[in-house]
Amino acid sequence: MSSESVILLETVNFAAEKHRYQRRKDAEQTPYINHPIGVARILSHEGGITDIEVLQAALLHDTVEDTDTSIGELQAIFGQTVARIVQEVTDDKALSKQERKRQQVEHAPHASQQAKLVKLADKLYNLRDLNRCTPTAWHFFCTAVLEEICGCAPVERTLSTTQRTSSQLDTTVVSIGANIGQHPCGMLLTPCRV
Ligand SMILES: [Mn+2]
Repeated sequence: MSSESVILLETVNFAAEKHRYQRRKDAEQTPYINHPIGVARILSHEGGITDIEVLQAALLHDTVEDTDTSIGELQAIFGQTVARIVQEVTDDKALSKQERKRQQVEHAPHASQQAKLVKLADKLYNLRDLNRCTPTAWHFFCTAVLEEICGCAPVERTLSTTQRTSSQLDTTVVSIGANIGQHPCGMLLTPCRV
């Protein structure tokens, strides 16, 4: 086995250990590690990227943001370049979600080419995941309510999923409607974590 294969296996194993107990926020609660592996695969399989440090950073891109991993730890194990790319795509969790999103947009043009690749594949994966996930009736209901209240629903997704879930929705909307006050509908704008 080539040394690069060994390095990639070490990296994917590190990410799997770190994300061991995490699940994606889709209805199926997909194991979290599917996401970073999928992001790295978009880069290699679809993007033709062979830069191993980019592929490693893709595998590790959520470890600092979502687990107890530190940048120093990544630097010690995987080197300065990989750690720097991960740092570039890591949000500051001390900030509000809205502020994090705003900073992502603001910082994106100034990121390194390597970080841009990882970020792009990350967003692409998440958008595809939104398409894959069939929202529950509850998701649909909250989205519709949000649209009424503040006009901020993801319109395209709502439209495309309405057709798929409308019959299911009809039978359940009455019962869930009674509980709407207790649910943080805002989170349902991103049911699969963007
Ligand atoms: Mn991600």
